[in-house]
Amino acid sequence: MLFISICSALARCETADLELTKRVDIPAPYEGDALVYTVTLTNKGPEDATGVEVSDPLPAGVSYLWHRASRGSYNATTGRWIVGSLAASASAKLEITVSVDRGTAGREITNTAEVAKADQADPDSLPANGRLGEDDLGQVTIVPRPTAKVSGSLSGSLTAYPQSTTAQVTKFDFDLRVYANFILTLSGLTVNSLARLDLAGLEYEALTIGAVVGWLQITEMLIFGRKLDGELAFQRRSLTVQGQLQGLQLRNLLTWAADAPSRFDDTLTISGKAAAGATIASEAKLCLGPGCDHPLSYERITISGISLGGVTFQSITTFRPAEPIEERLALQFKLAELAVVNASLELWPALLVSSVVLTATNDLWRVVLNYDSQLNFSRGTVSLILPLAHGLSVRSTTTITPGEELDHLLSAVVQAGPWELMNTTVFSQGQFQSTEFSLQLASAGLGFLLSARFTPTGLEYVLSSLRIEF
Ligand SMILES: [Ca+2]
Ligand SMILES: [Ca+2]
Repeated sequence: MLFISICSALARCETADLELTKRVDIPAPYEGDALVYTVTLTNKGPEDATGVEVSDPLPAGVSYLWHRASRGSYNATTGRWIVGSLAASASAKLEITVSVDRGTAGREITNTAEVAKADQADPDSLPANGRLGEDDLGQVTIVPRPTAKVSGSLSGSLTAYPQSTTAQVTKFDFDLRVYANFILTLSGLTVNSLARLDLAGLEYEALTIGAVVGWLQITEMLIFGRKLDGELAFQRRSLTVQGQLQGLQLRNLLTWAADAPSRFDDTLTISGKAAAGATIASEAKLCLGPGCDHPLSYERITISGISLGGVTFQSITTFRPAEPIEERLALQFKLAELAVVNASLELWPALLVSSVVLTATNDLWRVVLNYDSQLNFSRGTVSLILPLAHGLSVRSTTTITPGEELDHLLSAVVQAGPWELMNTTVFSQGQFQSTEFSLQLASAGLGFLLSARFTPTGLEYVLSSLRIEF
């Protein structure tokens, strides 16, 4: 109403509704990437617009490369796009290509463009007032990611084997191993390299390349061995393709061995959720080439996690060509709120129970009893865990076999923060076998282990290892 009354008072009054949008093709670019900002300016009329200018200064964090304007001219230094005239219902487009500066990872970089001036009045926006929400202003924000991230770990172990007479160490044999694992992550691509160095030289090297393509994750692993003359020899190759489609998990593993390059093995696994929280997985194996017994050699269906009346079932059905179906059923239930009973039954092909494993556990003790096909007691295990004060706990595990003496394992652990001091002593058939003392540090980024094992003949070895993650 205000506009109409002012316009009616003026000799000449024209309006042109200018609308501006801005978008970017890569909202989360990597440092160094080139990306394109696109500004679209539309005149919604009713009159033609003249003397139109747009301000679009580039923000800190990106550097100008080139531009293309469908109308008028753009000056990257001033950030001004001189559009000129724009007829009613017409649009003009400005594309600015920039590169993302180094050191901008994690920063929000906002680029704003707005109509700076026009000869005509705009019914719903004012030029150059910087107000968000008006239709003559467009804004996009990018958050760059680091170009490449290198992580990995270095670990090494030194084992000393003493050559001893009855009570005296005469000399040590050393075994030194160093593992280097480097992981490079770049634009969705992961390269993982593992090398092992021991006293004989660089012995082993594996290279894994992983990429994400749409809903598929593809991983190729190449395993090499380095000969003593330094030549790298291909050993084995595998390709894993996995992903999720329509609620189903798919995993396809193809392997080629260096000693039989014309043969390849393929394993396809499909799994998904079913009723009552159960997971159903099916596995099929295909072998092509020389040395394969059956083209389709193996197939298995596993149903796990079905809960009925407090009993959890797991069923594994195995099919092999020209062989009867095998069925293995496991179930778990609680007994009198104190113990959990695990039973495992192998049912087919003979439709006879061939073994039963009964396990009873609570926080402090654990009893495992094995029965053979005639349901005779075959082996049992009793475990006792005693947590004491000051991080000290004592554990005793005894294995009972009919007609034989007890096997016994006794261990004591003291924990203080990331440090753990442990002693383990093993008795078999009533005879002392070994005792081992170890001191371990397990913390993020750093690991350390020092241990020594004694047997009835004396010191067996001293092992120390160090792990550094970066
Ligand atoms: Ca407008
Ligand atoms: Ca405005």
